[in-house]
Amino acid sequence: MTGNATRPRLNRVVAAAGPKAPVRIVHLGLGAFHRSHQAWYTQHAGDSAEWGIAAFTGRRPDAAQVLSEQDGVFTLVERSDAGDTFEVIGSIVEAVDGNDVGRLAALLAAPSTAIVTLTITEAAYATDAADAEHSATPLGRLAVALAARKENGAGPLAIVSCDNLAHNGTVTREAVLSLADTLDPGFADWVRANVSFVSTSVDRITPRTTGEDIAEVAVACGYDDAAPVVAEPFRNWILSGAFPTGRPRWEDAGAVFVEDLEPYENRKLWLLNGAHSILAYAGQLRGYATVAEALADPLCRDAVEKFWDEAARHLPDELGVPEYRAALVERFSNSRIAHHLAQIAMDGTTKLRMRALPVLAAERAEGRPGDGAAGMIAAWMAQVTSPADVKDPLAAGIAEANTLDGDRRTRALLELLDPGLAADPGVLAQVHRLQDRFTASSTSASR
Ligand code: CS2
Repeated sequence: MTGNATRPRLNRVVAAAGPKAPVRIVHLGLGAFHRSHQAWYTQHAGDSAEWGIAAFTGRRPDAAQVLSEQDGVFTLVERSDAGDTFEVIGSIVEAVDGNDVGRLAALLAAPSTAIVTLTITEAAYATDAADAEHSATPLGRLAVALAARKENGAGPLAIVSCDNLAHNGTVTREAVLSLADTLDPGFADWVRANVSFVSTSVDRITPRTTGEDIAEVAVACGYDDAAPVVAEPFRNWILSGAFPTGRPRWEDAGAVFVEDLEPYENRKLWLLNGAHSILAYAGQLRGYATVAEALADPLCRDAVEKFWDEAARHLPDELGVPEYRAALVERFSNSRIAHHLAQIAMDGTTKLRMRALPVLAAERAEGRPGDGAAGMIAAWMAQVTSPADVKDPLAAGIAEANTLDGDRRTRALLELLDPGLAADPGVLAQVHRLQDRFTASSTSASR
């Protein structure tokens, strides 16, 4: 977006806001979600003046340049049916191209760096041993930078995964340890002794920023911001684990620290993300583009409610599931947030393993078929027919399955999710049968 002669750039307007906080947090995965979530929480911590973030880009290296040109500051637009509110976020004090491993290593080698947060997408945790040597992936680069910290004797730190992954702290720990092992066997011991892997459940619906959003911010705020971010008003952050070198007082901003994260992460992954995946596949099949549109369709809504009924049986009563469901319906219906189904549909094989499979297994273990969870899998199968649209780490396997017919295709797709399930004739028949439900032309909600 080019500047308007009569409008100043955002950083000119907020330059007087005071000195920037020192870098004590390093983030990998500088995208819209990081900016609407962890950057917001850090800005709203009571001691925010002591905690600056150096954020490294993931899939979009150009995002660092855009943000650097405006000194890291950007506008967060909170958008609801009641209107928009605008806030300038200044907690990101450095935006860096993710390929700059030298800068990452220098920051991790500094004792002042206390925390590394991650939003690298669920699929990025499937690492293999070659990653660290080639610095080809975020976790590989992190392992290289941690080695610099060890070399420098910079002491312990916390790594905090903020991706929608079950047991994200443990998954991160295992991945980092295996990468460390390939660099040098003694290094894994150092990681075990010095790095705390914190698990978290994160939540804030944040669609991609559009050109329209940029234009609206210019008109409403009177300055040019090339990198605003739009999110719903709701946000939530639940964390579990130790911070050996301190942390911002995120609790001042509403973050919650718990002993046992699992019930909370299940509630979020199953009820919110699970419903999202159903809507992404069933909704697109039925011709919708956004979450709000798909939820308004009786067949899609019915599929979501059916899955929620199943998931609810495996969540503790104290978590207030009925209220959580009601709040989700309201959040998903926020018609001013255009949350695109195509964005949610990405990386389906990774997501469904966490969103559908645990509920299906829990239902079947109690003797019920789990048609709601199986329906999510069926909707995915019915939708992933066009190679051009399928963005998935297992896209090649999906394309191969798509050359098969009927239940051979269903079996091949199930195998990608879980070979055990594919070997179960009951599940196979069930998932095969349920696919028709989403492709039938009728818009009736009848089952
Ligand atoms: C979505 C999530 O894209 C997806 O898979 O389900 O990004 C979702 O919007 C966030 O987890 C909300 O907190």
